[in-house]
Amino acid sequence: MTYILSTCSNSPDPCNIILIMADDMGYGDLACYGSKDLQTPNLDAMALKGIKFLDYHSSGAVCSPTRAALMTGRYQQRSGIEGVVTAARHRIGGLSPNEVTLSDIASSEGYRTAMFGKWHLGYDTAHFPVKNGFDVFNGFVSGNIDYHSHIDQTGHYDWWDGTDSLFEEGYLTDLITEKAVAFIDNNANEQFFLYLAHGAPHYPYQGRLDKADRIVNGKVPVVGTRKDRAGAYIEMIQALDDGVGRVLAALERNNLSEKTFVFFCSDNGATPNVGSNGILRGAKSTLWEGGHRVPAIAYWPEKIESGINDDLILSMDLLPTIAQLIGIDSKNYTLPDGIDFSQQLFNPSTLPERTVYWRFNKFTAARKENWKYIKNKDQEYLFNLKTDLQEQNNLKDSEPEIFNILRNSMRDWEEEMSQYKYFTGR
Ligand SMILES: [Ca+2]
Repeated sequence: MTYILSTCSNSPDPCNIILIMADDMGYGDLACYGSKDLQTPNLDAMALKGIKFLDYHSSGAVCSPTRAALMTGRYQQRSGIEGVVTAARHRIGGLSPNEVTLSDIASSEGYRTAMFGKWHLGYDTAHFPVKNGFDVFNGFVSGNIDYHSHIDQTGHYDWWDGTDSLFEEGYLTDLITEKAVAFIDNNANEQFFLYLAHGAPHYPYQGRLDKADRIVNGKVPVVGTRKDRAGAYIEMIQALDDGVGRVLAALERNNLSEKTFVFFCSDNGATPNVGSNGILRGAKSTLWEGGHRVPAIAYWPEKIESGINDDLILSMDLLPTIAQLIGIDSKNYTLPDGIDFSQQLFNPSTLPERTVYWRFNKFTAARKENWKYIKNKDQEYLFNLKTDLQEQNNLKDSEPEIFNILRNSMRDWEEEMSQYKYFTGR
């Protein structure tokens, strides 16, 4: 096995970065993660040629918090986005333009930065992607839009170019893909950071051939009117997989495959009864594993060795990792909570030991090595994920030492997070 020990910073050709995120894709929602129902040949090929992560976690159990952590490299609590930025209650405010984001870092290194798809970090134009380091933004800012009419669940038209409302037709997933492909074709001679935040497979459940369900200010069926949700879900995942294939083909066509690091992940676990979290307990909005252990794949032909990675990695680790890949020491920018895992792409070794934390709704959770502490309302648990990935055997009484260590760490972390002003709470 040969590892190529080169990063962007010392490669002759600087690398581009493409970050593709699915919305509400669960741990069992790809064929390469064990799905029997879904055909995902492009993502499966990425996983086969690249690195498939088995212990990757979204920093949040729902959309906005994960996106805040992804953009800032820190626990989402520090930027005040612990809960969902809701269409009903959070029309003003959002991720502060003063936060140092992944896009700010790429931009400061001369990268052309573009985002296509779902932002969900502020409805107010003062908090849009173009105010947070992106040169280009085409997409939506709410939690979900109709895949055809591009109307959010409160009846607002939600599709933008920069900070201007833009009328554009097209099936959401294909529209995002087309923007990405055009961007790659038009910027093939530049260094770029491209963030593709797909709406799929989040509801409303609509395939390419379905009709629009939502109209402006009309009665909005939040999850859509199609009765065959399972069928719609299959079509939505297929469109997403097609889109990934078209993006990789655009890289190939422009001779950029070996100059581009591509990372694919989900933003939280799947919705119960529609998506699949595989064998995991729980789903989106919970801190059982099904809420935050999600698919993730790294792809970089000729640069990274294919394989399986079982390191504990979170969304917030992508900022320091990508900063390292584009040649910046992230210590120069902020004090990230995330860690740089770029070495695991080239020359795997042991990552520094750490304890990581989640908090959402009535849940708190801490993870150290294979041990996971969870508190759900007043019930406390300790699981050994190595032998009990399904979180069935509560070891809090039989392993009091590690239980108390994690419980105390959790309290210390909550104490530290109490200093922040929360824009969205639990
Ligand atoms: Ca989501």
